[in-house]
Amino acid sequence: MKKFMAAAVAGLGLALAAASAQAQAPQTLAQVKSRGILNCGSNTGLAGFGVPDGQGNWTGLDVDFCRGIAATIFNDPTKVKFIPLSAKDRFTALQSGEVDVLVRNSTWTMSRDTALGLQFTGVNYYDGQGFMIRKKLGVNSALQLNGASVCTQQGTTTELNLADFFRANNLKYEVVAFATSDETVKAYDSGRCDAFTTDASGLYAERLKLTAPDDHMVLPEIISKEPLGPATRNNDAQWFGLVKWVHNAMLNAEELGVTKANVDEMLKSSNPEIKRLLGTEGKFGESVGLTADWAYRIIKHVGNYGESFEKNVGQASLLKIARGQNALWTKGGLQYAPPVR
Ligand SMILES: N[C@@H](CCC(=O)N[C@@H](CS)C(=O)NCC(=O)O)C(=O)O
Repeated sequence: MKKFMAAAVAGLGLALAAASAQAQAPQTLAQVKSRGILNCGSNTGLAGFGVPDGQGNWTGLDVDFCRGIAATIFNDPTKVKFIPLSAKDRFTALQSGEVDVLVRNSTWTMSRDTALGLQFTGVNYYDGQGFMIRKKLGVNSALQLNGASVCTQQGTTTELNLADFFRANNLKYEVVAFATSDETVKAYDSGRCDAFTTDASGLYAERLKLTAPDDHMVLPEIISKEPLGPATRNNDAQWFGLVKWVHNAMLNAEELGVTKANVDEMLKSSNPEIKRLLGTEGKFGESVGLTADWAYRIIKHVGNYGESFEKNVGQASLLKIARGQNALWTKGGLQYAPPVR
């Protein structure tokens, strides 16, 4: 009898393991492949990160990331459908399967990473929250904003940090919150609020939309940590790994000096790290359902992280943001990718 019980318990254990393996069964990559296109959850329009032009051509750091995913799967960076999502709707769209991946200046926080059935795959932009004001307001620190009205967007960490900052510093404020960034910026531009707050990168981007950008200034305080990154559902380890390694490939390529322009030449490199990255040695892509040249495809079509950064938000863009914390760890920044090994 005891033996029978033990066998039954062991059997149950196996069944549970099989059920959970089934729940964990990779399916996103298979779905994306059979659909022939990646559904990428994007911003509705944030310069430098994700924005469509009049012809529907999307550009930005987050957009490049999705193009990198499409490049590694299809060897074609154009196989992406960008689905614009407001701050409020973005996580539901990922949970429901409307998008395969969310790459939309979203801050990696504990609750988003643990309580929503989602997980963040990395940080493609280290940011922090700041304030913009009219120069004529005559203040030069956020600590002088007692009694100010502040325009911000609903469904963001911005809203929460704003409350923390004013409470922690015993300052009064009036929050004026909107569902979309357009409404928020328009309200600030028309004088409905004394200040506008969002991620510092967003301040650079949204400033371009103001009637007279030079009449405004950004205050020196950065009041939060905003690690922005891609997220996937947490029921597909293969897909999670694939998305995570797109970022790591772009960072490792930059670190190893592999660029869009020289990647073909680099196929002949005898450097073992470059060989493993580009798949001339080993088959590292296989474990996430990809080919040996998985990283070559990303660099060939999209470029390395530094190239994407400079083009979209850096010196070659309108935003002119310095690398700062987003420099590679070898250059004093925080961007660090585990090795291909
Ligand atoms: N990083 C913050 C803020 C992200 C956010 O949604 N920022 C606004 C202001 S820059 C935005 O991108 N809005 C565009 C939109 O709603 O389409 C978060 O994850 O909550």
